[in-house]
Amino acid sequence: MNRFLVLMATLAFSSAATAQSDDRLSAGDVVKDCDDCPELVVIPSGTFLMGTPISDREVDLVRGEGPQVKVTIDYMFAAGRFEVTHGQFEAFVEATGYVVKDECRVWNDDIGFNDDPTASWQDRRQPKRVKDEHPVGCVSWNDAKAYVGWLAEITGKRYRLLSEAEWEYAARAGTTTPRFWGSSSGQACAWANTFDLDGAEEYPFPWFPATCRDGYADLAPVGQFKPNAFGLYDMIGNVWEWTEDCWAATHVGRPRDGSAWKWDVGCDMHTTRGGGWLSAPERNRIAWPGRDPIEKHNTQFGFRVARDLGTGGEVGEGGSIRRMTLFTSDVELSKAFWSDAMGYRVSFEDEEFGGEETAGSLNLDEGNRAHFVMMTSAGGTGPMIGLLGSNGDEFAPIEREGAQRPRAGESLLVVKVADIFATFEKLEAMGVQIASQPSRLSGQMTSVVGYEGTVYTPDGTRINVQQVDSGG
Ligand SMILES: [Ca+2]
Ligand SMILES: [Ca+2]
Repeated sequence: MNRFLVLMATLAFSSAATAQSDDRLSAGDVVKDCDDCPELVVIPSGTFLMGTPISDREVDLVRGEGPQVKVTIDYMFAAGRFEVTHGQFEAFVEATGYVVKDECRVWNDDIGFNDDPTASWQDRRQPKRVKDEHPVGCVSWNDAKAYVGWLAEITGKRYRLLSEAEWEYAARAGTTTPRFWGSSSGQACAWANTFDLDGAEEYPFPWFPATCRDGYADLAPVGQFKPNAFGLYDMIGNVWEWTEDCWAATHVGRPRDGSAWKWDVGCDMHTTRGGGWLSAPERNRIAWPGRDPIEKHNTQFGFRVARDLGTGGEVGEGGSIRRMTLFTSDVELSKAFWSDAMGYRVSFEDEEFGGEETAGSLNLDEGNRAHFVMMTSAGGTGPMIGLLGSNGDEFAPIEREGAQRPRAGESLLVVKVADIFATFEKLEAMGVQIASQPSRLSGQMTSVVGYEGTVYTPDGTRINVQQVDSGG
C-alpha cells in the first residue's frame, strides 16, 4: 500500500473556541462536554500493528484478523472512557423521542439464544434488571449512529463512532499481546467482564469459560475492572462495541491512516469489537472482529463514542472535512478545474510557490514540476477519499482496458469520487478532455470493485477517476 499518497494535514476547520479549548488538551486528559455526555479520554497519536500475527495460536484469519498492517494515526482524538451507559442512552431517547426497534437476541433458559420480539434495549433479559450504570445493549449500528449524531448536535463537537483502527489502537494502548493485560484469558477477571466461572454456573453456554471469577455472571456496570494504559475501561468484554467500519475478511486494502474502511454504496455488516460478557475466551481478544448486520439487536451489543479534537483527525464523514493533497504543474488551471468541475475548495500551502515540491516521491520526469495544492470537500459530491500516484509499472494490480491502462513511466493520479457518472457529466459540460468514459473495474489482488474513467486536467495530467464500490 506504499503506492498510496494520501497526505493528511492538520488544519483546523472547527470554530476558534473549540480549537482553542481542545488545543489545551493532552493525552490522558478526561473531557465531558455536557451533563448527559459520556466522559472522554484524549488518546495520543501513534503507530501500531493492526491485527494478529499469523504465528499466534489463537489467530482467526477467516474472520479477518490478518494480515497485520501498520497503521499510523497522526492525530489525537477522544474516545469514550466507558461504554455508553443505559442512562446516557435514555437521556437521548427522552430528548428526541428516538425509537429503538423492539426485538433483541437474548438468552432464554428454555430455548437458548433467540431473537425475541418482546425483548428490547429497556428489557434485555440479561441482566434481569438494567440499571443506569450498565452499558446500553440491544442497540443496532443505526441506533449507535443516531446517538452520536445527537451528541454532535447538542454539543457542536464532532462526535462519531470509533473507526475499527482507532478502536484497536485505543484498546492496545501500546501493547502487542492478544489482550491488553497479556496473553492469558485466565487472567481476564481483573481486567474484564467475560464469560467466566461465575457465568458458567448460571448460563450453560456450549463453550469454555475463562478459568477465573470476575463476579458477574452476566452484564456488569461500566468501569468495574482495571483500565488499560490509555485509561479506557471494558475494552475487552462486557458489551461488544460497534465501530464505523464495514466488516471485511482481511486487512489488505485497509486505510492506514486511522480512518474507517467503508464502501461508497454502504455495507450490510459492520464490525463489532472487544468481545462481550457471554463470549468465548478466544473472542475476547483485541483483534477479533465481529461481523454483524447493521440492524442487529443483541443483548450484548453496545458501543463507545469518539470525538475529533479541534485540530487534525478530520474524517470524511458526517460533514467533517478532510484535507487532501493533489499534484499539479499549473496552479491556476488546476484551481479552476478542481473547484468548478469537482466541487472541491482548493487552497494553497504556499501561495507564491503553489505548494511543496514533491517530484522526488512521485518519480516524475525531470522538468515535470509537481506541486501540491490543498483540496477540501465543499460538500455535495461526497468526500474525496484517496489519491494515488504512480509511474506506470508500480501501479495497483487493477484490470484496466485501453485508455485506462497507464503507460510505463507515466505519472498518474487516481481521484476517488462518490458518483462517477455525475462527475463525468460535469466534466464534459466544462469541455474537459475525456480519455475514457467510466467503465467497470475489478482488482485482482486489491478487491477493488467499482468504476473508473480517465480525463486530462487542463495542465495535461492524466487523472483516473474512480468510484469504488468495495475494497480500495
Ligand atoms: Ca463475567
Ligand atoms: Ca466492551
